[in-house]
Amino acid sequence: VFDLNSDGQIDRDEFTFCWNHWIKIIVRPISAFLIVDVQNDFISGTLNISNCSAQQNGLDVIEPINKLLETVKFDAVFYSLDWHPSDHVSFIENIGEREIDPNSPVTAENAQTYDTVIFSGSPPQKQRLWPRHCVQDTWGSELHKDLKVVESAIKVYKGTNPDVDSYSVFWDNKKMTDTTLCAQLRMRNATDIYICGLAYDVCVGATAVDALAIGYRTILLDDCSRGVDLADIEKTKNTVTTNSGVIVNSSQVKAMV
Ligand code: VGL
Ligand code: ZN
Repeated sequence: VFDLNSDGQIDRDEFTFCWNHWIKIIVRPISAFLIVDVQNDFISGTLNISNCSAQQNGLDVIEPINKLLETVKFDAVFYSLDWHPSDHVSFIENIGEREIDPNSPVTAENAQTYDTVIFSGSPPQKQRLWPRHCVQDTWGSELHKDLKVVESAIKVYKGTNPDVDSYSVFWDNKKMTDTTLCAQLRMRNATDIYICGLAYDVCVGATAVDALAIGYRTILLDDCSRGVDLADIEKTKNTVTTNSGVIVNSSQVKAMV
C-alpha cells in the first residue's frame, strides 16, 4: 500500500500521514458514550413522554444504560441536560410573549401542545411547542436519581438561550452556537460515539445526525432510547442508517469498544 523510497523503506512522512489520518481511527478507536437528557421531566414530570403518542416509558432506559456503564470501558462519558430558562421560546405557556408570523398555521389563541408555530423574524422561526420543562435548577431538570453518574462524567447543557431551541447536543436548532461537546470530543480525539437516551425522535435523533455530519462513527443504542412518536422514531432510524450510522442493542456494545 505504501510507496517505498529509494532505500526500499516506507516513506516516513507518508506513514505519519496515514497513521494520523486513518490507521489510528481503525486500529485504536476512542469511544465516547453520550447519554441524552435522562431527566425527571421527560420521565415523570411535565413532559412525561409516556403521555405522548408512542406511549413509551422513559424509565426503561435507565437499567440498560447503568449496565453499560458498569460493564463497558468507554474513554469518555457525557450526560446532556436540556437546561431552559423559564422564558424559553419552546414553552407553550410563553406563546403570548413573542410576535407570531402571519403565515403561522396556529395562533396564540388556538395553539395546542406539540403544534408547530412560526414566530416572526428574519427568517421566520418554526418552533414546536412543548409544555414548560427542564427549567434550570429545578427538580424537573435533574438527572433521574436512579441513573448512574460515573466519576469522570462530563455534563453538557443545552437550550439555555431563551430565544432558540436546541435538540442536538452539538448545536442549537439554528446552528448559531455549539455546546462544549464539540471541543470536548476533539480534545480527546474521539472517533466513535455511542448515543442513547430521551427522546429518541427529538434530541437523540438530532444529535446522531449531527455526529454523522461531523464524521464520527455513530452508534445508536436502540434499547437505551425511548421517544415521543412511533412514526418519527422510524424516520430517525432510517435517517441514521442511510447516513451510515449503525443501530444496535446494548448487548452488542461490549464487543465493539
Ligand atoms: C426534548 C422536547 C423538548 C428532548 C427536549 O430532550 O428530546 N424534547 N426539549
Ligand atoms: Zn426542551
